[in-house]
Amino acid sequence: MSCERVFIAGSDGYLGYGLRCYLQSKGHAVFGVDNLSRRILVAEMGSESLFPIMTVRQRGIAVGDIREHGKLKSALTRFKPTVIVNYAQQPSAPYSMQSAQRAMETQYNNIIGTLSLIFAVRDCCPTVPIIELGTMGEYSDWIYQKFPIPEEPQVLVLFGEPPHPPHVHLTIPTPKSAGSFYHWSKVYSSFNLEFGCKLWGLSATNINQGVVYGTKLPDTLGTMTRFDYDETFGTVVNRFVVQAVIGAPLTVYGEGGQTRGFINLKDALRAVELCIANPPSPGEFRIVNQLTEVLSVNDIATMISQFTGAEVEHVENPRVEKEKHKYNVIYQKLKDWGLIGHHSMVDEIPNMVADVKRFKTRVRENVIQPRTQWRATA
Ligand code: NAD
Ligand code: USQ
Repeated sequence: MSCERVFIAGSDGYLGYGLRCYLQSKGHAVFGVDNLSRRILVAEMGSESLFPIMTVRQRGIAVGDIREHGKLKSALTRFKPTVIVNYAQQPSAPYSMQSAQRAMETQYNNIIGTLSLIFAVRDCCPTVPIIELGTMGEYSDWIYQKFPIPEEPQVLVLFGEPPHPPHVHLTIPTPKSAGSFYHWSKVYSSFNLEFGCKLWGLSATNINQGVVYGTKLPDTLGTMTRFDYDETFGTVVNRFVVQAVIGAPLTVYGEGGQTRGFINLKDALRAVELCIANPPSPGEFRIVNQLTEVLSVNDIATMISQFTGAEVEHVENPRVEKEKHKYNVIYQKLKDWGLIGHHSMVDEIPNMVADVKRFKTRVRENVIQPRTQWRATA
């Protein structure tokens, strides 16, 4: 791959910091900007990264918010990127469900941030491809029960008014429906980006990323990214590993048949590298489904319990979601470009347990239990 100039928005986060180090190690020039909201919000939850992380200054990240449109345009004009990766969003579904304020904050940040970026690219560098981190959760388990989640922005449907049999072929935007106000913010961001491509000929890869897990960046980088396990910002595998290490039961929400696409942190970084190496054509809005394994919450709990001896506890599900459903998804593009899921979850769990054990004394047990309710409470 030729040397790129990569502008990373959200470069202080779990994935963004990892990508920055990874691409720099491969000889690319990287400019990273972040508004530090992840550090601030995790602290507001009474938690902090399990692994100590460097200060912003040590990491060499420019502090800035991509919603500050003028400053974003200046940064793009100065740096002259050849590709832009946007991670700069509030990523927690529970956070977005905690109050009206937090739902509004999430949607304002995520939708307006992406909109600011789309206009800035139009005005400053319209031929530069944008890689936007979307999520598999834009495709609800409520819709995709009888056919697979596609890897295309549009689908052909056969349409007709009952009682007549379907008879009209229509190409429509791929139907989406999300399960939290956070996930809806991703749907709206994706549609805005698609519209920007259609209108102004921008080119974009919208990565629908599954749940990322893992503690490790590639060993050669010699650094660690943040790692959260609290009920708001921790994702399921990372949380279960911490629970197992401290001898707490694994908190399976409800029946545990909730099934998702998963990808290891190292594969997630490699996948973005592959998207950089395979840019879309001018005006193209491309969808890439980014996962390497499909597992249920029960599968994961069993795997971790078998390795650590941890107890599994089915707690009342604080979310509104299907607890048993089909999950059939097409994820071919990354395979075609050479992503082989080298890091399967079962192989990675011993490494995660070992890493978490080194920092066991930093675990704050009071931030683990689920508190955020999707249902209205009196
Ligand atoms: P993260 O919170 O660690 O990273 C996001 C970074 O962006 C944070 O450092 C935050 O401070 C920064 N940020 C937020 N809003 C900003 C703004 N307006 N301007 C500048 N910086 C801003 O989250 P993550 O887990 O690394 O996720 C990164 C992206 O990937 C998100 O878009 C998320 O929706 C998506 N994603 C994550 C996962 C996962 O499992 N971690 C899965 C699918 C999709
Ligand atoms: N879950 C449990 N126990 C827990 C935590 C979660 O059973 O202690 C269950 C949840 O109910 C859910 C599943 O595990 O069914 C996944 O939950 P999660 O918190 O790991 O992931 P989610 O809320 O979906 O969000 C995460 C990231 C988000 C990203 C999304 C990808 O935080 O940024 O968009 O994964 S996806 O799930 O494909 O939409």
